[in-house]
Amino acid sequence: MRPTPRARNSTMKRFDALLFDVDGTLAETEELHRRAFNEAFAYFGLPWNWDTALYGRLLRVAGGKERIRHFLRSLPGRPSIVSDSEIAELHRFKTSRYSSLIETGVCRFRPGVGDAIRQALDHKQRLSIVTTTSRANVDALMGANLGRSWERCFDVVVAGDEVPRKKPAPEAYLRALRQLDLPARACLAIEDSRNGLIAASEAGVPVLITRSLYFQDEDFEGAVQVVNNLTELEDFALALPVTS
Ligand code: XBP
Ligand code: MG
Repeated sequence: MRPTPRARNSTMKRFDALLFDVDGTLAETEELHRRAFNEAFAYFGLPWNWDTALYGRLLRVAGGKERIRHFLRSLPGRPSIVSDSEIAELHRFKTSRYSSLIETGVCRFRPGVGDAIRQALDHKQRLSIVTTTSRANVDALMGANLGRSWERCFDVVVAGDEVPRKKPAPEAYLRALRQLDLPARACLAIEDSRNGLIAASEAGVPVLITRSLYFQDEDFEGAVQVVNNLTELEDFALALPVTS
């Protein structure tokens, strides 16, 4: 690895496991999520359309069902007619549309992601997925990019509703750590959002941020390192600067 000025003054640490976030980190998926939400609203005759500015604000709420609920609460008159089961039905339709779009192969991994996964496997690092998106969406994206046997490369996958509280709560990371049976400091989280940074940090896991389209200007104070994409790091995940 070519040392950066920061790295030269820091302790270099190899991690036993890499914990990847999905949306924004592995691939720029959010425009397809937005499209699927809007198609679901149209299908059910609902007069809503999320544009990019509104969606950028709504993304502060992790999880599709939670995001719809939050949006409804922000509407004048708060349409209480939409129950939790109706939100779940809307979200099922959205998930099915999103997965179908992803399965066409239109959404490739971001630059450097494939190499990072290959390098990690070569160096016998363990891999995990820690995401708030639905499990079906993870299967679709990973399958489209790595092939149907992708799960053989990932020891642990924590997705969607498998934990009671989504990011920024630390539950998803804590569950992954339990399943990996590793201490938090032996792992590195790779995230693109402040919610992800908070979730991993609260679980004690150091975080590398790769900036994504919707979270360019977030405050990433507390991250081990912030990059524009994973190609900037070359041998990155194997030896990152860690000061504590
Ligand atoms: C990002 C999210 C997800 C997706 C929508 O998750 O917040 O909620 O936007 O997915 P992450 P669902 O960055 O942790 O991968 O509609 O399936 O919830
Ligand atoms: Mg993300």
